[in-house]
Order: sequence, then structure tokens, then C-alpha cells
Amino acid sequence: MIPLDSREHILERLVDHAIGEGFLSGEVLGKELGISRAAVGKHLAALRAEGFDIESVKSHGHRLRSLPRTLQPSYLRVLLDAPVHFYEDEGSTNSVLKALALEGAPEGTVAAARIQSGGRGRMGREWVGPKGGLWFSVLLRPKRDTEHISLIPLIAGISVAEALCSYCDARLKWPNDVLVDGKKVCGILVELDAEMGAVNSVVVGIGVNLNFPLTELPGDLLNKATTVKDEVGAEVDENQVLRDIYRNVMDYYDMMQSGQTTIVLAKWKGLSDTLTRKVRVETSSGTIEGMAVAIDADGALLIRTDTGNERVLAGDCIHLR
Ligand code: BT5
Repeated sequence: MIPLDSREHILERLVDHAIGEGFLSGEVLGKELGISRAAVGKHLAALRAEGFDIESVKSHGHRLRSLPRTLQPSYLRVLLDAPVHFYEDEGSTNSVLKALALEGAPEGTVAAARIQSGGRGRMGREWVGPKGGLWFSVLLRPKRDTEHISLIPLIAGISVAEALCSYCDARLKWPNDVLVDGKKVCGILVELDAEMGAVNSVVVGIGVNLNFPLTELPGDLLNKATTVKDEVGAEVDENQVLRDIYRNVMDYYDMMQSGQTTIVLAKWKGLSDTLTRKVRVETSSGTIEGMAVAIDADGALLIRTDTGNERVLAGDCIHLR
């Protein structure tokens, strides 16, 4: 549990009270927080200014008429129960979170941006992040003796695919792209800070094309990418999707740390769009072509080629058929 400030406490109580369940009295809220009703009124006004639809009726109290569906920082703090650093327009949430990690930010801290103008992909590639997407990073601090850190990118992919599955048929391309109908809807960038073999922190960067039309991406991506909005034909609740992904990441990460890696690997296999396909994988030491037959306990891809079996830990995978 992270301490909430008074405004977030009021918001949490309003959210918990649920829509339609009746009104929460300003007096009760004031007593809970040890502040006056006038001070409660000021916090309510500030929440309204942030976009919350709060109805106040004399002698009844206050209630939320509806919840925000676009990213809302104080609501996210309540939903995630974690420290959330939110930026309207930021270069890269991975870079921000790496700096926060060096300053001692705790495990579970999130950095999120409404617009990400300097987003990074793997190997110095660019990631485009217009308004309406989910661009965020989660800080993990694995136990010193944790094995299986190489499964973290797979965990992130599973977490996103499962969170999206109520909207569209999201599948995984090894190592960690999330695809819908063969098109990329999410990219993941995992960055490690390690010294002498010991991992200090892991920043899991997740970018999901959620609530914007595909036409907002540059022309060269139009036939390779998609957005949830385009797939579903409607906008979805940004705060809820981010919350679902975050919870999945933390749950699967806990499983990984407690050694339950077979569950993680089985989930990945169940969601995989890569296994049993003919693939071409570009690695730092060359290109491998063949049939993707399995992933092993480290998350490496096993490829059956004309000349034998190859094991690949990192690379760019292209589905050939
Ligand atoms: C990735 O790299 O897919 C990792 C992307 C990670 C983005 C998140 S957002 C939050 C956090 N903060 C960051 O700065 N990054 C992370 P890679 O597999 O290298 O793919 C990059 C390629 O995907 C680019 O070269 C483009 O071809 C394509 N691309 C760029 N933006 C895209 C988008 N919005 N949707 C689909 N494809 C995109």
C-alpha cells in the first residue's frame, strides 16, 4: 500500500463507493481525513477540475456519476495502488524511470506519458507514441538470486495479450511483440541495470496502440501496425487496460520469482503466433531461417533448420508463413 494524499483518498472512497450506490457525506470524508468540510469541498473542486464527474447534492453528499476513460493520473494511482509518475508529453518513459530507479524508486513504480515524443524501440529504433496510446514503464527489482530474468520480456507480452483479449485476438510474436491479425499493436522494451552480474533494476517499457486511428502513425507503418481502436471500432477504457496490464505483469513476475516458470512458459506458448511457423530470425551473428518449434526455459527460440537445430536468445523475428 502506498500512502495516498487527501485528494486521492477522497477519490478512492468515491470510486470504492461505486456509481449508483448513493452519496458519501462531506462530513464523513472530513472526519476520515481530519480536515474540515470546506477543505473536502476544495479537494472535490480540484477533482472536478481534473475532469471527474462528481455530483454533489445538499444534505446527501457526493458521488461519482462516471469514471474517466482516458488516462487520469490520480485515478491511476488509486487503481494501481502504486507510485505513478505521469507526464503529459515526455521523451521516453523508460529513460525517466531509469533515472527514478537510480534515485531509489521502489519496485512497482510506474512512469506513464500521454504523448511520448522520443519513444525508443530495441537497438536504437524509434517508437512512435501519439496521444491515445498507452506509453508506460514499470520498475522491477528482482531478488539478487532470481534466475529466469530472461523471461521478463515474455511476461510483459503475455500481460498485454491477456489484457487485450477481451477486445481483440491478441497473439505473441517471439520475443515480445503483440500482434492482432499479424499486425503489431504493442512493442516492449526491457532494459536492465546490472553491475558485476547482479541486477539492480529492470525497466519494462510497454507501448500499446490503443485509442488512436492507425492513420496517426507514419505511412511506412500502416501495413505493419494496427490499433485497438481500429480493430474494435470503438475507444476502450485506457485506465482499466493499463491497470489490467500492470496487475498481470506484477502477478506473473511474482510467479517467476517464486520459480513457477512453467506456468509462464505455458501461457506464452498458448498465446504464441510464432511456434509452428516458418520464420527468419536476424541475430547479431547472422540470419537463421527455419521452423519455430519451441521455446526453452530461458525463453530462447528453438528453430529447426535444414542443417539442424538452432537456439536463439535474442533477435528480430519475421513470420514467413
Ligand atoms: C519495440 O521495439 O517494439 C519496443 C517498443 C517499446 C515502446 C515502449 S513505450 C514505453 C517505453 N518507453 C520507451 O521509450 N519505449 C517503451 P522494436 O521491436 O525495435 O520495434 C521498433 C519498430 O517498430 C520501429 O522501427 C518501427 O518500425 C515500428 N514502430 C514504431 N512505432 C510503432 C507503433 N506505434 N506501432 C507499431 N509499430 C511501431
